Amino acid sequence: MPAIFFESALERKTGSNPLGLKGIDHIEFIVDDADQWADFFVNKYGMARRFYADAASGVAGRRAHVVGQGRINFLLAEPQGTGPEADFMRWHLAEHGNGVRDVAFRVKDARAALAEAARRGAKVVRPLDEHDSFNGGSIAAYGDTLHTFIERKPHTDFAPGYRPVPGGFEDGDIHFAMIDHVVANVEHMEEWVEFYEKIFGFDLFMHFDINTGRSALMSKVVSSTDGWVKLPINEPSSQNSQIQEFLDKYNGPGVQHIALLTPNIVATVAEMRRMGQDFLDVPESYYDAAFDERIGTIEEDKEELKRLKILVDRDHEGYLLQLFTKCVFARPTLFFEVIQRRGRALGFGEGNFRALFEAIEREQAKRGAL
Ligand code: TYF
Ligand code: FE
Repeated sequence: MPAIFFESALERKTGSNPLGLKGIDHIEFIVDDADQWADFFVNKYGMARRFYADAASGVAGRRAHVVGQGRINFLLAEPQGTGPEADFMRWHLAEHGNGVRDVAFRVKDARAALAEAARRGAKVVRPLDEHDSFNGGSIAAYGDTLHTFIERKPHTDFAPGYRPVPGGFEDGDIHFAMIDHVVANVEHMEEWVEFYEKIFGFDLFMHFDINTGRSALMSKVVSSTDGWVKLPINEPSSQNSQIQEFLDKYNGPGVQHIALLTPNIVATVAEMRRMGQDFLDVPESYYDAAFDERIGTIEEDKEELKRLKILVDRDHEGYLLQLFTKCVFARPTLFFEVIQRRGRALGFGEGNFRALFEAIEREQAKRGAL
């Protein structure tokens, strides 16, 4: 039986909000085919088309769709034509494959956020871009990932040159409200924990040390003091760990998974499966007597959870339900998590780590990585 160790600790909140963060504004993906990936999120993740941009609408070098649901916005951009932006995006695609370039935050004041981040030691990679109803600027994070700070007047377009797509609303059975957390895979976890503490004023929220017996990783979660932005940071602690496999295939640090918060995981997962989204497989044995005992009474029908292979974890003051998609892009890099929190559940599914990491290792073994 593989051993699995983890420690977690809820640390005392000491941070502040020096950059005036309000939350995650959007996530930008650089992809090989913006139309295809917009269709993917519309069909399989219940998102609506919200905005569109290309050279004709006033944004040089790209074709881009913004799709989303609730507070979630995914910007899917594909290089087009010539020029520095298109060249950079082609380079990013060749280097990383499809992946996340930017985890963008909404802020009160983009000029102030950028100046304060720079004062605290961040590297500004895109200076302030100022418009009537939009200001933005970016700093460098792990690998080639950016954090853009966006200040936008309410009820205005996504960004200059982005045209609203009429009739874009979601009325299906897939329900997503916001991004719960965004996970980074890096080489040196501590360096990036310090980055978020120093630049963003984030607090260390939890830490995990996980060893399945076959491979190992470490994870620390940093979060904004208000708790709305949660960024787990993983580091490989064995050569064959899933984190090392990501670093090898992505050619460096980057976003590993994005957890999407749903108010109804049963309906959401049933419909995502019907639309063809694959999830990591959980063995039947996960739902044995020990599961019943560990989870106790919950609002969901346990037979339905078993049929849909949804994982459940008891937490300090509630419980959470979660499951993980298989890697979505051609390279085994990025995946999504679907998560529902009941009560004041604050964890990340620690009780599921054994089942989860064994499932991930089965996928790695299929790829010949173990
Ligand atoms: O975000 C988390 O911490 C959980 C568990 O490679 C997890 O979703 C941690 C590491 C990982 C995959 C999932
Ligand atoms: Fe997660």
